[in-house]
Amino acid sequence: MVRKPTPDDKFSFGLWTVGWPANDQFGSATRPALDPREYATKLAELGAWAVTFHDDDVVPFGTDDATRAKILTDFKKATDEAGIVIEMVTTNLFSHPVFKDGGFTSNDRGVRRFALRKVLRNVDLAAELGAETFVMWGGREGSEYDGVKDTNAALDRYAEAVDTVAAYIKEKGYGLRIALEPKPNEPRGDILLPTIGHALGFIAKLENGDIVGLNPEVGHEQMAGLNFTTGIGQALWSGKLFHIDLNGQRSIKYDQDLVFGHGDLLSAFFTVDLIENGFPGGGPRYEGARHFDYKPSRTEGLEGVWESAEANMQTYLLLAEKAKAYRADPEVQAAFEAAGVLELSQPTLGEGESVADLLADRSAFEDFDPDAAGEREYHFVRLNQLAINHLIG
Ligand code: GLT
Ligand code: MN
Ligand code: MN
Repeated sequence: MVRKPTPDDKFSFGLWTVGWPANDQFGSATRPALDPREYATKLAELGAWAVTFHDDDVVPFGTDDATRAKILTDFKKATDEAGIVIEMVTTNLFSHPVFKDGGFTSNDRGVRRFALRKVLRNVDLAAELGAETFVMWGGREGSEYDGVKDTNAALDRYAEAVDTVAAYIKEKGYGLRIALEPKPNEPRGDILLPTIGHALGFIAKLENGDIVGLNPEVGHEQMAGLNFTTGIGQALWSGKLFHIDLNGQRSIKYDQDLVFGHGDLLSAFFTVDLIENGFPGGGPRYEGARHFDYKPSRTEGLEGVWESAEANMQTYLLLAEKAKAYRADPEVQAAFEAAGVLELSQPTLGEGESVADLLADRSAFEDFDPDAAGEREYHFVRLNQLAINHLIG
């Protein structure tokens, strides 16, 4: 049996996850929607550290200012009483018909200005509630047809919006960082910033990119057939892994948002191994929330909602335990050695060595025996099997 999670585990849930009443494109809701305060309280009871939400998850779109203020005061009171933190806030720029062609990159300038105002207002709220991360998932930023969107202009407008929000955060002195969330498609046919790599390239072009990083989601990279662990590895290497969305996805298909580990379990093991134990040779570490962005399946009632919330945390804790044992295992360490995993940390050039020095080094080329080096066995399969043994043995 796995131990009960505690706030030190830094588990966090979007209110829209457990709060999804399971209405999908083909059918209506299968369970009731509770008051947002109830979800926060129950998650705290289960051992979660934090909750996150979209503006509209707590305050319905179009609510008047006085009612909004009251709802937010009551919500903050409930989270304080439950002892649960609000670590991240995000903006809904996708549900209302006004955003059907996107928010920041809608072809309609009036919509873009409205979207920016909605986000800036939400930034003020995020700062007031003490959140550290401000996620931007551009689910509607894209199109179904290549001819309808000027990609150059769309990326200019996207950058303009993110830079404007980042500049506002700095000007106000808020302790917030922006985390962009890539996704290849759904709900749009194609979404701008479809993968971690596209988003990193985008951030590098921003004026205020120093406070802009990523919130990669397991399933979103896997929908594109990409390796999530390697992807967050590059985000970490770039100093840009600001937040994370953990969930499960079974291969390239619609966004399943399964419980973490209920998709590709081996990949989940290596994700947890990276988060908990870091790169084998050292380097940047992820210290942020272990944030779950999943959907309790439509077959579940309210009991199933809480069972699935617990399942995310249980799977994570089990994998963390196994990943610790894997790293500590002397047999694994020997296999690391045989596989040369740690050799990769050694710079290819010697300290202070120039290209001229390399060119003059006969042992590197003229006297190097590629055939002998080609005979080296790396025993990667043995190492991978040891991971499997720890995982299911
Ligand atoms: C939406 C999406 C998620 C994003 C959320 C943040 S909303 O449910 O599917 O991946 O993380 O806007
Ligand atoms: Mn998803
Ligand atoms: Mn997500």
